[in-house]
Amino acid sequence: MGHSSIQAARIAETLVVKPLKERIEDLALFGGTPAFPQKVHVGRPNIGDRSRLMARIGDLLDRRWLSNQGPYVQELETRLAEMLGVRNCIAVANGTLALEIAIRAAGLADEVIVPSFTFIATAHALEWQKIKPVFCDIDPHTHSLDPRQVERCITPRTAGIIGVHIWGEPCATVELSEIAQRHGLKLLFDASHAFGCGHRGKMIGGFGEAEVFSFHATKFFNTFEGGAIATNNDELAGRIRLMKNFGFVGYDDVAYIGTNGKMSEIAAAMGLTGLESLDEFVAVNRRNYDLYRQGLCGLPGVRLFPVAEDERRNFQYIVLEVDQEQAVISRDLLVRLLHAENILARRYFYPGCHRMEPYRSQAHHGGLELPATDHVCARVIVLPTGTSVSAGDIESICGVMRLALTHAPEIVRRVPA
Ligand code: T4K
Repeated sequence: MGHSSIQAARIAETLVVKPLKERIEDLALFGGTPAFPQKVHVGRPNIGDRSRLMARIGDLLDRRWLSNQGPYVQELETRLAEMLGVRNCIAVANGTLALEIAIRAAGLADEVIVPSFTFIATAHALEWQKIKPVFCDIDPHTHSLDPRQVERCITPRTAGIIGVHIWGEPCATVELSEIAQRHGLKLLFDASHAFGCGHRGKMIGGFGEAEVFSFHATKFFNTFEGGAIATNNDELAGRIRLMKNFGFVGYDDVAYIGTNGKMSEIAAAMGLTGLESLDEFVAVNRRNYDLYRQGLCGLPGVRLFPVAEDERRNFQYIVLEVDQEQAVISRDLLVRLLHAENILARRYFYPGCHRMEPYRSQAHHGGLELPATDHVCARVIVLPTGTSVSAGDIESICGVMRLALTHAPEIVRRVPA
């Protein structure tokens, strides 16, 4: 096997032993040396076997076939469809375009119900084509659409629902399907986080009318930039294939409006290479998740968002909820403290789409109250994981968290509000 980021992570583990911080003065926020000399990111890409990737890049250059449904894109689509157990999987240039195309091809219009607790692209993919995203509250335990709230958002103008499998945990697919059927609505899923995850004995990809993946660099599986639409509906797949290629049905004929959503050959080469290392990516993420679980166990006011371990998971997101009352320290101060240590923890998806432009200012969203979304947005911290993060890194990160949480009252006293 060639040089891979996984091997690099293992080597790093054996070489670097960082002294753990013990006193509050050791914290970088109070003048101590940062726990990491360089920034540790959430979302560092997983990279498979470099020599396999370079060989594929050599091939595509030799072939002089760089885009437009070339052999690597075709092979990737076949492999993905097999893996996901779906009839069609269409590779797209990125997840946002994939959402836009799926929405358009499925005929969504007027109003579509979506969570506000998601990456802004889920909402923008609708608004971009003048469809109103109707923001619905989530279940604070699952972080995804609350089916009871979905029912309340339905109006005569509602055309569909887009559920988001946030953090790779499937949303309430059964309840949402029942609601969609009862009201004659289209149901799509934004599965950007859920590549490689299972649900009720099937792979995510086969639920609803279509499911959309992101293969962005920061995702569990990446094609640099990329995405895909999975569907068992052949007619819909046909429309999607045309729409991603300007609507062309032949050299000189266009059937309807389309866009340029094509994945490039180099992106597909990255994808084919990444697929060969998926098991290793999961194994490292799984190890990291277990280390965080042990390292954060018993800390006051901090809860690790649970991953359902009886189904296939990619363990791509280490999500914490901070309860300020119990932790004493606020989520935001904790993030500030971690950033000072060069641990670039993220507040995904604060403050919620409905609190960002253009939605915040739009009259129809004025006064919108989503208490569970606000509650979760105020508590979530996402920590670094993936193949670039070693066991030693996690020990250091947990050490900083432990120090911060066990000295929280003193830290809060010393930091002006
Ligand atoms: N729906 C959902 C639910 C999504 O989460 C996303 C994307 C989409 C739809 C849309 O799919 P795409 O159109 O993106 O395929 C990042 C990603 O850019 C975005 O893809 C992802 N969700 C979102 C959750 O995270 P930002 O704004 O956090 O990006 P940024 O630049 O801050 O990068 C995140 C971290 O990753 C940084 O700390 C640096 C690190 N990084 C990033 C890149 C690109 C690297 O270490 N190497 C890299 O190459 O959005």
